[in-house]
Amino acid sequence: MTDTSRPERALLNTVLGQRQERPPIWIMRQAGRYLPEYRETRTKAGNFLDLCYTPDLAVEVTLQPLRRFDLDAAILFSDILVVPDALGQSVRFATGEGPLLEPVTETGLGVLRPEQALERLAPVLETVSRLRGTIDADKTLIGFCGSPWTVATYMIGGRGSPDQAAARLYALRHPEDFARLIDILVDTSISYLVAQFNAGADVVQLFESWALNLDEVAFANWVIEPNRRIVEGVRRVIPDAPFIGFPRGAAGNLPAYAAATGVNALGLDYATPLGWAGSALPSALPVQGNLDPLRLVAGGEQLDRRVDEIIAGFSNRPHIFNLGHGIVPETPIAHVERLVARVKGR
Ligand code: 1CP
Repeated sequence: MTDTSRPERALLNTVLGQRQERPPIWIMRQAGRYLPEYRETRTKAGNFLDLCYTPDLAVEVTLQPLRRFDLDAAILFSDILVVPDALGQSVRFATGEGPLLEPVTETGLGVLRPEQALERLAPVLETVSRLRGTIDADKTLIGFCGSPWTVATYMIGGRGSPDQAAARLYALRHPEDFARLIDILVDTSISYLVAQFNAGADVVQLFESWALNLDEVAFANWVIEPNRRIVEGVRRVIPDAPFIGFPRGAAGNLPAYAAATGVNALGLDYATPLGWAGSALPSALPVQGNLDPLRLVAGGEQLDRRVDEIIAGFSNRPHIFNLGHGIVPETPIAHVERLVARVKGR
């Protein structure tokens, strides 16, 4: 007899290694500025962090894309930079400028208060548990955090940067302080993700958005090792906790990342060639991706063709369809509808 108390969640099952007839789909940054209803809720919230810390509003924006599109997962609405904020660093989001942080190179690491972080993240955890109680039983609930290197690039540089030079130099010039910062982020991420699982997340994604621009030594020390420690640390509390790792820009370092971190599934950016992934990654490894978000902006036949190529390219392994990076605000809603229909085979 089938166990009806444990509903089938196609996306979670794919992360766990089960190949589906059609790939399940979610979209990175699926709640966001391309949706008019998001922009409306956003104006109600005041600043962006208030939106992340107000469960009523965060639940609402998480659900918005699921009302419009037949997606297989909800992703907690929050941001990777709530962690530095919860640690006590000054974080603000200036309109049109992206995030602005007071760099820890100026304040010193002494301003960070790891012992208070989880308490300050309580509203985000409240959002997770309300979501699990709200979304359909067959939808997967994805939690997340930023990986330590990526979060550190913002904490050190104070903002996003094309080459992460401030963080790369700090790590080389002040290896002990840098290692301490990474340790704080690893420990905080472990407790934060354990709390997300306990609140009802089915799977968590590690966003290593700035895995590019690192040599193989830096990649091993600052990307692979901290991600591995997080997976291991969470599984000490929750054995078999499912992870998707997304080391954007990892390129030739992807096989080592997949082998060493213990993540169940690997997110691929859109620059990763399908054929290369097919031969360089273990054949049973679930992958996620990897449509160029600008193809979704442009739409039309080139979109259909590439969607089909990606589905065919990964048809012999467990595959979760996604973009190869976040959806951009200019994306027409009709193109998202077309994408989801195509992936679902309609
Ligand atoms: O004005 C606004 O409304 C703010 C835009 C915005 C949004 C919608 C930001 C600021 N963050 C978010 C939400 C967000 N961020 C989610 C929500 C869940 C979803 O629907 O997917 C997630 C998972 C993130 C993760 C995130 N934040 C990443 C990793 C993913 C990626 O895109 O690489 C990063 C790097 C951030 C930092 C950040 N927060 C916001 C911006 C604009 C940025 C990028 C800054 C930069 O360019 O360096």
